[in-house]
Amino acid sequence: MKTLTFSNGDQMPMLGLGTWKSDNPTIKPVINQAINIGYRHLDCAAVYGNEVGIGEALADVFKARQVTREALWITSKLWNNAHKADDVLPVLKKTLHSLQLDYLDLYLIHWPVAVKPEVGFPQSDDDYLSLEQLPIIETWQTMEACVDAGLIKHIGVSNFSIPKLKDLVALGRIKPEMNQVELHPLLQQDDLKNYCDSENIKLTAYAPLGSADRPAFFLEKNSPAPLELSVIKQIASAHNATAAQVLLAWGIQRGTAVIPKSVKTHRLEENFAAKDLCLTDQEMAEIKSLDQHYRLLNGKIWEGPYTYEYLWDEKE
Ligand code: NDP
Ligand code: 1BO
Repeated sequence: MKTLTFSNGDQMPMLGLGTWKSDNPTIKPVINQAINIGYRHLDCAAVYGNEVGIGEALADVFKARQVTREALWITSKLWNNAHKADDVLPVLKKTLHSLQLDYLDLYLIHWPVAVKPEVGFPQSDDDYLSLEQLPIIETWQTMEACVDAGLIKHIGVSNFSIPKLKDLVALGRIKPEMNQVELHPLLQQDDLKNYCDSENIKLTAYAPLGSADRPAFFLEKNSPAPLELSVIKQIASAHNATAAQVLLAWGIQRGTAVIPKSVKTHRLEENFAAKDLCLTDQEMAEIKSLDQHYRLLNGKIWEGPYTYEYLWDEKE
């Protein structure tokens, strides 16, 4: 398995398992199967509501000595309602308790979007706090303190634009080591990738298969599907592979981690096998030409101050 190497030498497997949209009873056997198949990187988040099920599965695999804690890379994310300095540590401890772990390999600020602590998912403009009211650097400094306390090995962000990363790089004591963002052939984000490469900030591709099961509030009419692109299907056929495997191999070959989600054993196996697929330079060039800068998760669910432009620092 290829890995991304962090500045202290820690290695994150480039192919991991996404866990969004799987409830506690569903995810528990999936984690067990995934570990048996060979997955060593799990992407979790408090807001996914399934860290208890993941924790139970992890406790089982450790007890059965299927794998050691040190052999796994486990990421989780701080939800939008816990950005205040006093709220970060309690929710991190809750995540660790649910996952039955002593530490996380990586903890990310899930979105550069803050809502009031009593709000889970915002319902009105009044539920939000702007980034001027609650600057991300305050959240970041508390994340830094959690690294110092030994609860997290690495910290990073998710859904951050170049200007928002630049602010953190300028103001933080610890540089963000990861930005987890939507990446697939329809949204390649070359400028963001070039900036992150120049700052040694690693990228993880979420929705690498197009997130077909994303909730209705993220769905827009007639949105394209990366798995259905004819170029992807043709390349798959040339390798006797599947479209999903080509999308994942493309992400890895581009130097990003990929975290496809599946709850089906045959797809867990299919997706994991993408680590061995090698695309030609010509195929990589063909896929490069598919970019439409099309965001499947465009953040329009956020309201209040969080317009598209304020969130992504780009025009729609
Ligand atoms: P993915 O792109 O991973 O797509 C998941 C969908 O693809 C599911 O419907 C799944 O169905 C299906 N699928 C899985 N494997 C295959 C296959 N081989 N062939 C065809 N279909 C397949 O979307 P996600 O949105 O889940 O993104 C991946 C992960 O990224 C998330 O689970 C989460 O961990 C993370 N994420 C993070 C975000 C953030 O804001 N930081 C935002 C979005 C995602 P089935 O399960 O039935 O197989
Ligand atoms: C709103 C949560 C998106 C998946 O990480």
